[in-house]
Amino acid sequence: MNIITQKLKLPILGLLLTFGMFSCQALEERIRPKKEVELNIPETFDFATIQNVTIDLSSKDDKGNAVSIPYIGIYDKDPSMGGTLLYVTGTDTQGIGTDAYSFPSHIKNVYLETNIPGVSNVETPIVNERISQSFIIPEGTKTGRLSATEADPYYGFDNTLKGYLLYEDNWPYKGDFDLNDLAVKYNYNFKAEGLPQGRTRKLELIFDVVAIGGQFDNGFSIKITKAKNQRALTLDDIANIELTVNGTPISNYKNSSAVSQEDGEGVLFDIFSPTNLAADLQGTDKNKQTNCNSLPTAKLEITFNDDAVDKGLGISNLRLGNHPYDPFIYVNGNKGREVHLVNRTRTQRANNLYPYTIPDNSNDNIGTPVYKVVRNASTEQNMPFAILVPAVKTSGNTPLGFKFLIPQERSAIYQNDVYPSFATWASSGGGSNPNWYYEPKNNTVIPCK
Ligand SMILES: [Ca+2]
Repeated sequence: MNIITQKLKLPILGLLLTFGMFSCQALEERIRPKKEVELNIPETFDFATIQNVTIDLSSKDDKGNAVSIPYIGIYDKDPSMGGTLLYVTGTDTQGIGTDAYSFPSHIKNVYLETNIPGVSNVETPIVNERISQSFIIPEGTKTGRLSATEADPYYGFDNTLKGYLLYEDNWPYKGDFDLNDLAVKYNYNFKAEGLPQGRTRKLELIFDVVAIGGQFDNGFSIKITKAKNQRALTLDDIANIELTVNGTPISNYKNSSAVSQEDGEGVLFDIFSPTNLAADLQGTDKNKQTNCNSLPTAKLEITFNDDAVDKGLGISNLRLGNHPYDPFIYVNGNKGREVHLVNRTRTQRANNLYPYTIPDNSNDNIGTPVYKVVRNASTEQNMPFAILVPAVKTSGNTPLGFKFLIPQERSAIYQNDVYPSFATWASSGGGSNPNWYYEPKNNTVIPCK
């Protein structure tokens, strides 16, 4: 490098820095919501709409001998009263059923159905994120599953988990909280493929973009994170990984830099690149919401090895129990600038790459990968930058699955003309109106897929 180049570099750097600061401030000014709503959200509220639940079931006859129940349906309430089937599990030939699933946070009790004559169906509470129930089967009752001494082709059930992930991409600067900068519908399929209850052979994660209402070209990734009291997933647990984006398989994905292990924490997968989620028009909002069928879709398929440590087949659902794992965006192609759901951990890749100079309520210590709370406390609002909405309708007689309506551009999710119950829910720390997402004002939300 010669002297002249060196002398030129400083002014150019200064110009770049000035422009960078100006553009951030301008952006922050421009995206202020039209109307401010007074929110008094408790500092500790985590904005969780789902709870990860361990399912702990047992079955025996009235003499204390183990009896298997091949089918136990978990409903939000008695199906004859309009209850919705949420999950299917069972107990094995040892009379044990250990499993994991996630349920909407507002569900406090579940209804367990066995379909076995002489065995009453039962309503039981979810206590400390656990469903515990023992069944007594009258001796000699046929339960439909062979005994342990016979050739027993007992098997698990495929289950699905659906929801929406909504992101605000201006973090750590204040956003307008329309939470539509990227909105993704997810559908997780847990495929047993002949394995016993509580174990999974193949995990299929489908991500269907339903809105791009932001100004940045963001990327979308997911880390399969360590579940509570479980060993973290490693690449050794995985036999095969395939990613398909818009119907096209990504060649050699498994061995590419898009897949990486974070020791003791899990495995990270890049799903949509910033090119996949690119802006329509430079400098203006790329709002494709009215043409959502053209938005990208991706399918990640993870096939598990038989677990070498617990010597089990496939992988235990308990190890996969931390739904929906850690799906996040990175902003405008910057892998140091990640936006997560509240209380998710920043990845090792992002650590120290983004300057945390803006007042923000993230529990973030530079030098550690801990990124506990992602929200903005610099002003009057204490809001998350990402939120999840479960796509299970559990009230009334509406069948499983519902369509969440995305807030329109500049319509903050907490405004009274968008989701009027959101403010009450958040201000009460989740105690009131926990299913606020069923009740939009339809002139400010967009039907999509
Ligand atoms: Ca937006």
